[in-house]
Amino acid sequence: MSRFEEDFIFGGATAAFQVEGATKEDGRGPCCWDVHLNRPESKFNGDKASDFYHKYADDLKLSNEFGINGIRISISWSRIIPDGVGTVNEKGVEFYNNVIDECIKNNVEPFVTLHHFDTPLSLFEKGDWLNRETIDEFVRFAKICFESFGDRVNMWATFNEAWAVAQNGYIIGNFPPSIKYDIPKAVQSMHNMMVAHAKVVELYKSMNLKGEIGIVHTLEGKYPITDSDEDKEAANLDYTLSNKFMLDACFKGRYAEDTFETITSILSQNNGELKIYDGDIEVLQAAASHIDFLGMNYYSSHFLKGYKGESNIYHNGSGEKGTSIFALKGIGERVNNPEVETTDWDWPIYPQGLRDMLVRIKNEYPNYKKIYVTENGMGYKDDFMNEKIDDTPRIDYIRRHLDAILQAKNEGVIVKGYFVWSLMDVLSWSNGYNKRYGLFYVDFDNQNRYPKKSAYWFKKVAEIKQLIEASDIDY
Ligand code: BGP
Repeated sequence: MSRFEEDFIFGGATAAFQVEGATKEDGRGPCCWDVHLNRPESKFNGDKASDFYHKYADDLKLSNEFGINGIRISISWSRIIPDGVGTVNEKGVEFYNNVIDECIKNNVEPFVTLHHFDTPLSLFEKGDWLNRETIDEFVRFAKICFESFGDRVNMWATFNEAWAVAQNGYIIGNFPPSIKYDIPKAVQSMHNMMVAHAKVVELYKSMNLKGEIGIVHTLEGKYPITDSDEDKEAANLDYTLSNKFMLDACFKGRYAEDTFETITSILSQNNGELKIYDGDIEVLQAAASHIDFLGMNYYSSHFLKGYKGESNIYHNGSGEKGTSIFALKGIGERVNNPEVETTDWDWPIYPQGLRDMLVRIKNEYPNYKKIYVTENGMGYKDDFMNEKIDDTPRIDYIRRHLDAILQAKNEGVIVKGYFVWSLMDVLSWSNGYNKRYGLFYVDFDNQNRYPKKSAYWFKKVAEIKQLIEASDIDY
């Protein structure tokens, strides 16, 4: 197969906090990121972001003009329930009603995520996903969203990237609450999020709405840098912690024996243990047979080397190539593979990893129903020249990843759509505004949009359902 089907989704992805701005407008309450990015040491914040709150109609019109037939949006919990637990803010409901109606008007299918990193501040301060109360409040928030928007939204995702929440918040420390090297907290919060996910899937199914519900995971390939046993073990440990633990929860409805053993051993080396509460496994089991799709975010794979030292991580948040360090006690060290190029933020560019991961899901979780690649794209320092942006490296990146999807489809994997991260340039959580991903360039001074060369290329691909080179586009 060298073509995508007629109903394949060629989408663009966004997330509430990264695009909306208007953080204090119309009764929105604060989320954890408002505080995190307004600390004195922070160099940027989300107060304006891409001003989607006011410009959504323009962005959806542009999407339509550029052949984009799907958009990922997320609902800001603290816009709907300002303090996370109390009264509903009707203005917040009205905003998302308007956005969803505008999507439909422009023939852009909304894929709506309930949690994209932005826990309301009050719940975050009480422990975020380490506090089991957050689960109950999340279920209540989900119910309000299903009741308010479920008549028009066909595609729901519970969480975006529980691994990123856990890894970045508790291991790398570049997300709130900025804790480093605490693997036990990361694992416990992932488990609690999986329980919350499962409860929301069960709630949705009990409401007999017409749509589908899934979850979005970030899945990273983990490859040993050599054939040595130590390096293979490091790759397996990183894979289990980052990918397998939560895939098992969502698609097996339990932690498989080898997964559980590996996680328990990682935890014991880090003086921790996982607490599984009564009823957790039952709800995971129920949801595993009801989940409609897997959303897979894929940017990169890692190459692993055995590592016996203390944890040592440096996050490259500035785009200064070659500055990243990632060595995690009890897991391994992510090292440079000289044969694989990287972005300026040191993310290896490895489309083969996307093909491998898709095939692995099909083989290891045969009950998966279908996959959407819900994020993929390249952080790049775009040049803005006479209102034009020639982002050929981004086009090459996207083309190679779409080709990896075609390869996986040829091997029988069911992939129904692909969303470029991001639709327009957005705030990058721990990198700010110079790490651009969009199909549409945003001038953050005046919020004007300018379609990049990649937008024209993507439009053509969506139209002919076939891959072409960047040089096939006049720009
Ligand atoms: C994913 C998130 C997105 C987005 C993307 C790019 O983890 O779901 O919200 O930010 O990664 O990451 P970054 O902005 O760190 O480059």
